Amino acid sequence: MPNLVYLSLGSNVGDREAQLQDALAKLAAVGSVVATSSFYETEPVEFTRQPWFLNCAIALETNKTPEQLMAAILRIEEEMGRRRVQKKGPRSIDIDILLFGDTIINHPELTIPHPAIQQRRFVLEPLAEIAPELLHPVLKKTIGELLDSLPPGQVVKRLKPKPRT
Ligand code: PH2
Ligand code: MG
Ligand code: MG
Repeated sequence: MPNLVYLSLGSNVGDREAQLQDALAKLAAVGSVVATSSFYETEPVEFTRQPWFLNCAIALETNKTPEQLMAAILRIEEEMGRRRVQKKGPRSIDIDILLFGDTIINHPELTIPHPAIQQRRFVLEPLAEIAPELLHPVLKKTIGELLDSLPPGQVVKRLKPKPRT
């Protein structure tokens, strides 16, 4: 049985839209992309002195284990020329595992659910577009509820309608 996984994608260096599209095409080889959010123009948070991002969220059905999926993601990021220079800094592509079914993993190399989902409007808005009723298996709140309880701030603008998948 495949697992339903939710990923966050982000880019703030180079042709951001082309890089998100390229990553989506590469992820289609890792499983089936069953939902894709719109693209969002988002203010950088946490490390703020960097260009604005383009972010989106996807749902992926995959037979891979979390560790295999992580390895596939790292390979895609590397193929796409990601250079790890500054932690949380500018990147051509970043692909983060948000949720992996109801799986909970607490390992230094891999934490699932992603520990910052509930603080990040750039994650919650795209994710709520495709899965508002999805239940966070640790916080026991839906994505819509988490979005509603975010404090104001963090500019996130929906850029364009959903790309076809
Ligand atoms: N990613 C970060 C840190 N800050 N800000 C926005 N708007 N979008 C991101 O994808 C992002 C960020 C670390 O991965
Ligand atoms: Mg990230
Ligand atoms: Mg990452």
